[in-house]
Amino acid sequence: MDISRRNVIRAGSGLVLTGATMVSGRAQAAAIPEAPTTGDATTQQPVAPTSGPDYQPVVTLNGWTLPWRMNGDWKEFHLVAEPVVRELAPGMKAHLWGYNGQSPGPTIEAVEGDKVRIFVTNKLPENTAVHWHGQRLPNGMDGVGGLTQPHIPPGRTFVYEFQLRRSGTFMYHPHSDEMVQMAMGMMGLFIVHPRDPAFRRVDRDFAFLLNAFDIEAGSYVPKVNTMLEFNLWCWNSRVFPGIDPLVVGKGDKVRIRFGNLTMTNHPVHLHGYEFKVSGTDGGWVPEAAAWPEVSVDCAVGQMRSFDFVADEPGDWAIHCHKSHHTMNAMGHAVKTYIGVDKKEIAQRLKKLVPGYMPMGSNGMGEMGAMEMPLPDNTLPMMTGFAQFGPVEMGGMFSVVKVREGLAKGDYKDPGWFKNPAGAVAYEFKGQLPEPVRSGKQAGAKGAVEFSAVDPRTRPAGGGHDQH
Ligand SMILES: [Cu+2]
Repeated sequence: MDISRRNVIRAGSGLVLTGATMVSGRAQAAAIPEAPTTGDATTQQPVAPTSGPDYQPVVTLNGWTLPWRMNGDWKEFHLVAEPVVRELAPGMKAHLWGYNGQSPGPTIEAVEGDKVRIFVTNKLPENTAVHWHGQRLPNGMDGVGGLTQPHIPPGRTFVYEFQLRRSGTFMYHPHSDEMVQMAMGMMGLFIVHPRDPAFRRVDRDFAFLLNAFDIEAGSYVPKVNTMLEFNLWCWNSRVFPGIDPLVVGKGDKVRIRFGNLTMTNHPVHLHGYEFKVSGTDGGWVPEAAAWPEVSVDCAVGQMRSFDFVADEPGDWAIHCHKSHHTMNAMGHAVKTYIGVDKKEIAQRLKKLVPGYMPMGSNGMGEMGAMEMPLPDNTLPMMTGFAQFGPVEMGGMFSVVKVREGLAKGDYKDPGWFKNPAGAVAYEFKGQLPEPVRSGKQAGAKGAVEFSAVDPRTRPAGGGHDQH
């Protein structure tokens, strides 16, 4: 009863708007749909379609889907390019540029064949333009400022209209001062669902963009001229432990889609499963040709989607396999001290540099458990605790949580995985044998000697060791 009443209201307002469109033939300023906005960085529930063909909506990690309205047979969206404050993880906020209150902007979702009308209002202090990466569209709708349209000046609204000619994984980003605007966080996902609801359908569909910032410890605004030495490697402008888990039911067909708008490639690795690469921004990989992987590299400006059946319960890590990308802000100038006893030098340095702290004689893992005093608005380099201790990660890292008996559409964090008894790696409590050494040292208990010859002391002309 309630539902049908709402349908009547929707149909009613649709009729009014259809009339307005018929009069003008073009959308008028008075008819601009409202631009919803959010200040929330948590993953929002996916938005199921209320009209048109059915589809499984995507879950935008730490993001949301942009509401739309129907205007005749046009699906209308309204993006507002504007400065935003984005929490990268609890404890750190960044002053970025984005759309509708967030970076990345909200995900646009529609269906193959839909006619979309996207209003873009520029509330930035400089020109912008929006490029619809991967879409087939009329050249004048491609959003390259200066080339296919005039730039959108501050305070003005432009309208993009095109029909979605193919389904798949796409994105949008500025093509106007784009180095600065993307370094400031301007980007969003554009998912086009197949017209046939059964085509390559999955039960859970996750999407995120790989992006990176260079924000100095204690500051808020990214350095926009950085080319390679970024210090915050993000999924949807979040870093671990700020990236929400990907919650799936045991046995679900799962799709994970991502696009890369950083300045380097990212091999995204999923633990516990092999998956099939099912699509790129160029289209679907035919099922017979979909190749198996456990990591899939994504070059700059590319998008990838992969599918798997979640038949192994657990807390499975998913992360970029470049180990520097699973770290938060770190000083690359920090020297490697593994194997060095710094006790004495640390004493001397402390006299010169108050508060000096020696780092990592035994690796850097110890830092994951350290509660070091940090400047305001800075994240520890590696952080995040799970049921067995510090995870010693940051950056592009999250967890696929596969659980039995989840209701359809339940994306709540189920907590840590309860391992069956006897199924967790355990400590060996027996006696360790002495290692057997090779060669003539075998008898000399544990005393391995390494020798090196200083080439400068070799006799002239002697290319080889003289024995
Ligand atoms: Cu990476």
